[in-house]
Amino acid sequence: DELGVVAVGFSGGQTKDGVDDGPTVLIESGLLEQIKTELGYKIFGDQTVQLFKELIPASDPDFRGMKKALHASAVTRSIAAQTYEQSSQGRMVLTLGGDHSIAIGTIAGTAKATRERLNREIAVIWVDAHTDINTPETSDSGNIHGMPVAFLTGLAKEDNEDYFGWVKEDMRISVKKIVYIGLRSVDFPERKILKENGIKAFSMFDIDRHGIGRVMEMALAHIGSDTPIHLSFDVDALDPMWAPSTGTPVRGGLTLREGDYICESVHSTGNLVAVDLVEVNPRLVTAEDATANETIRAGCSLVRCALGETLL
Ligand code: DIR
Ligand code: MN
Ligand code: MN
Ligand code: MN
Repeated sequence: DELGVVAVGFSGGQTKDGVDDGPTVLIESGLLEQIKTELGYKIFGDQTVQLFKELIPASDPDFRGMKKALHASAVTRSIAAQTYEQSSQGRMVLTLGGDHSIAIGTIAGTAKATRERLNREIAVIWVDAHTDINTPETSDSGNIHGMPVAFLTGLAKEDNEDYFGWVKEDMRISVKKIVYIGLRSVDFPERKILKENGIKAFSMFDIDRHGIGRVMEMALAHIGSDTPIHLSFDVDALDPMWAPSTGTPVRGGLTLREGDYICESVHSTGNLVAVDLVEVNPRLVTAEDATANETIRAGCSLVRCALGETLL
């Protein structure tokens, strides 16, 4: 199988330094090597980590309350071109982040490529403690990593191409084709957005009630059995016990096995077209994660499961 890799060292969608080191530590720990030698993928794309310093504008004032939006828009636009290029070749795309704002690019690119290549609309499985569906107007923080789903669904729109106006209709996804898993920190305006748009969401409550097996059955049933799937996995969906080195940890999350199970289930549909792994921040080291090693190991495990390693 062929895999297009995009390694994105971008942290501008939130305020904590270090998440731009995420792809470097994942790759240094041997992830791509394992994918090649143990999983047998042929890897394409630029495997050096992109830092996008050349896209930093001279000045980047708040815009509609968004912080550093010019830079984030330019970076995600470049990422979209790259995932589009890989996905257009019929390759599975793996993006290593970086904060979750980069999903504006990863999903825009695969959505467009899949429309053109298969004439199909993609579904997105968004695994996260958070919904990341604030519009610039509902966001309290102004951090763009809390907004990607709003831009991708058209709930947030902007005409100016320098501020995500480059996200056109053929790059968008339907609110009917998103499924959230692992939620436990949803802002009040975001709850309203979920309700008003009938967005499918499985919180930690649902996982406790039904078990992860049944939740995945329901999630995949909602999507339909013949729909290309983009899996966007925020490592903070895992409990901080498994993934403490991340910018906004929230207790009461998924076990590593539940996270791996989600990835395995999605892989086993045969419909996976792209995977993002984001928000690994090796500089946020806690006592539980003395060298950030546990979080990196967890991230590698999730990716390998999504690529089929553990299925017999
Ligand atoms: C909060 C926190 N909802 C915000 N979001 C995220 O800033 O919009 N934390 N994504 O990881
Ligand atoms: Mn997220
Ligand atoms: Mn999150
Ligand atoms: Mn397989």
